[in-house]
Amino acid sequence: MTTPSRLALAAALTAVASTAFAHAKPIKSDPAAGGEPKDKSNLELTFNEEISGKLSGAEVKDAAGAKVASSSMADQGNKGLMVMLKAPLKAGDYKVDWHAVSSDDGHKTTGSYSFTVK
Ligand SMILES: [Cu+2]
Repeated sequence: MTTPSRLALAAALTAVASTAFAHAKPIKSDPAAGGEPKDKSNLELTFNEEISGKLSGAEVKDAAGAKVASSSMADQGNKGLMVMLKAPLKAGDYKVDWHAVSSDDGHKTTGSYSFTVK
């Protein structure tokens, strides 16, 4: 690959990265980041735009980093992602790693937040 084409590729990648943040991202979650869930069996994320239920999801990990068994599905007219835990969460700190694919343009976004069960 010649130097000019490398520069063109780098420019293209930068363009993709700079537009991606404008797409599906959570506008709220239950529990909120740093919050405490009322419902210890279901978590909910609400996005700013419609997401693909098949391609979006979340991983829940405990304080030791172990994955907590769960499944997820889109709700709220595809603007929400419900994460259903196989068993109610026990006391402790948890981290949610979410990923979402915009229904509109197929762009993928990811993020994470933590909460505590008392
Ligand atoms: Cu996009």
